[in-house]
Amino acid sequence: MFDTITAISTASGAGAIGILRISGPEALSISTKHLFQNGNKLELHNIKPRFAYTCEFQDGPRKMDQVLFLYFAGPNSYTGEDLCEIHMHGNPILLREAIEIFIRTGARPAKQGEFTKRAFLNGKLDLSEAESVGRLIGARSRFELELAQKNVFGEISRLASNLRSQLISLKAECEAEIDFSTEDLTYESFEQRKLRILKIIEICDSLLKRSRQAEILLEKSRVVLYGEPNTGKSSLMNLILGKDRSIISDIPGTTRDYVSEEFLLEGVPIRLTDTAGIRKTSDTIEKLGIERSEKEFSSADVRVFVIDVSAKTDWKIFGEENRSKLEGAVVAANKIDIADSSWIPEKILNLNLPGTVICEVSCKTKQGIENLIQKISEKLISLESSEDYVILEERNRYHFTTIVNSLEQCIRLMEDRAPAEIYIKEIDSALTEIGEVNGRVDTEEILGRIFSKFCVGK
Ligand SMILES: Nc1nc2c(ncn2[C@@H]2O[C@H](COP(=O)(O)OP(=O)(O)OP(=O)(O)O)[C@@H](O)[C@H]2O)c(=O)[nH]1
Ligand SMILES: [Mg+2]
Repeated sequence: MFDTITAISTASGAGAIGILRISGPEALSISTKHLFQNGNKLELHNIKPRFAYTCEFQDGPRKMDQVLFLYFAGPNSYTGEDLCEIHMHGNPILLREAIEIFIRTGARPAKQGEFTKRAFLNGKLDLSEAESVGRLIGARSRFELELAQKNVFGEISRLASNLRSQLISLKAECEAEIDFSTEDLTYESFEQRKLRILKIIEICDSLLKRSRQAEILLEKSRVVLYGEPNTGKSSLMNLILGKDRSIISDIPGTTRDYVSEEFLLEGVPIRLTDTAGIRKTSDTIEKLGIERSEKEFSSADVRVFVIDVSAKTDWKIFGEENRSKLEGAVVAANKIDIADSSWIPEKILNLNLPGTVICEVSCKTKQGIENLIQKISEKLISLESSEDYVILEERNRYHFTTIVNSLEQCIRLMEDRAPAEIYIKEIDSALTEIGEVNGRVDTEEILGRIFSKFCVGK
């Protein structure tokens, strides 16, 4: 039997509304002790589940707030047990006081993720779904949010159940062979069985691969501004960031080392880097800075090549010298406000650089900046928006990897003509692992680790 837990479920800080939750056998009796309507205590037996009651929240005779009260009778609640929600005004001091009152009346402060843990223990969610609730709440980008949403709605759980039934039927075939091997039964051929196992391995492998790719993309994407001295890289850096981060001057070679700043570009977390202008120099410090800048640029996720179109330049020669760096980059054609009379975007477009996008901009007049940001974020999204990505929490990555290992071992044993009694053990261990994906985990230690990543109140 669980005890009764309580916590503030909304984010910390002031807000229009703040929600307290209280869950467990005493949830209703504890909360109603403090709820009044027109001076009369809210009567337990009069309360209908899933009705919204406006009432006064009181500490004894002291009126504290006008609140909205909701009661969800177990098992039809988030946690699967009796759960009450009190929607108060979102003042953090008021909410804290209300929690203290509940604690005084018999509830216990909830631990991190304890509401969701109870939901899992009461069979309301499986473990993969419960974990993805944590991921959904903490998602730092739209990309991560979309991946978490897939899992909240059971993507991993469905896949695991499907694999589980495949493994069970495979096991049944093998058992039949063990039980009736002396009789003259027809079994699926050795090769067919192998193919079935290989198919399962392939599904797990592809899942692991898709999740590795997603992991890489969940890291902050790196956008790097690159180009010759004085082209306006630092000016662009400051404009995109909306603050003065880099020093700007008309002296070529102002930025001597790269400068980075993390922020959200149209909802995607990125690290934007301004680099040292590239030129031949005998200054050893500047040389070092240029080397570091080259490295940053070559490993960037999105490369922005800044050019100065006010300078008289033979763009054909420029294109030949910089072809590999221009390919696939966003070219920011800067200083369009004072462009050289011979400049036209075709000078770059005609170089036929695959995947290269050109944006005419002016850091002085801000012309084209919005469009440039748009083009950068399109590049980021094209990196990110493949339907196929999936998030596997570390725990599930481990389970799927172990399944692959067991099934590969199973095939090796089959090829060595081991009897079914022997290789069936590998199928068994794969079955145990797949069971754990959806949550046949009951050791407190593992559950504690999973739910401690949550916030209190969820
Ligand atoms: N007219 C005009 N001037 C600009 C524009 N963008 C930058 N500048 C000027 O060009 C000069 C160089 O700008 P920076 O942003 O420092 O150039 P940078 O590429 O960072 O230069 P380094 O750090 O030396 O590599 C400054 O005097 C800026 O005011 C623009 O769009 N139009
Ligand atoms: Mg600079």
